Amino acid sequence: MLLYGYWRSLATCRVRIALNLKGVAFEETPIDLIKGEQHAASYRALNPQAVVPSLVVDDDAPLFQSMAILEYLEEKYPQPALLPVDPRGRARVRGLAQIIVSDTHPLIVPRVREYLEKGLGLDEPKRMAWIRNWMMKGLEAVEAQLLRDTETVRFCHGTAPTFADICLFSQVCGAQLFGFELSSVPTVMRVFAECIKLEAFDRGQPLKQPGAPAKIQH
Ligand SMILES: N[C@@H](CCC(=O)N[C@@H](CS)C(=O)NCC(=O)O)C(=O)O
Repeated sequence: MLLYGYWRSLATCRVRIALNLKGVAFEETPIDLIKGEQHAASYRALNPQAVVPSLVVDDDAPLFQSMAILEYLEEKYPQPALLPVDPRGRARVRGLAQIIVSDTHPLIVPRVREYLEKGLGLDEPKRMAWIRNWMMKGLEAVEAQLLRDTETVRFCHGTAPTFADICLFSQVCGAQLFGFELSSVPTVMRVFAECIKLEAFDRGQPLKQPGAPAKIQH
């Protein structure tokens, strides 16, 4: 399989970790989002939305949207399962994942930040305030949900990682890349610490990808 991604991309991070957890071999081709390579005609031909990730399987048209790719991998490679077996549990895991992928991450992606800067003329401190606000609101919503529910154990849902952990992990990595203080979400950080103990998560994190800086620069 061929994954088009970028070291810093949180959506790519989700797919990378799912592939690692499932033990599926893949190669990654970087699309430099800072240089704007996602807008090149050659990449748009693969992904008309001009975003990463895209996953090419069997030389077919690329799969797109990280959660659709996770669902595909879950169906194609059922073990280890990344969703619970019971419908309620599956709904809870997908709900936790969606707090991140539907209501948090889309507000801070490069094209939104670029519009804040070039479209609305917001200066850097205001743009950072925007990012911090939405990032923390999302993580705090996950925190409250995890704290409330008895299904939260070692991971977001029980004792094995699920889609919810993958999404939580990616968003915490993003918050750390921006240098945000995360003491207000201790349960999220406890789950993050459990995730990173697993090689599949550790190997998939942004700072371990080719092209990433040796350490976080703010
Ligand atoms: N909902 C999409 C998000 C895709 C997305 O926005 N990816 C970002 C990187 S994490 C991107 O390629 N952004 C390019 C841009 O905003 O110009 C998914 O989960 O795959």
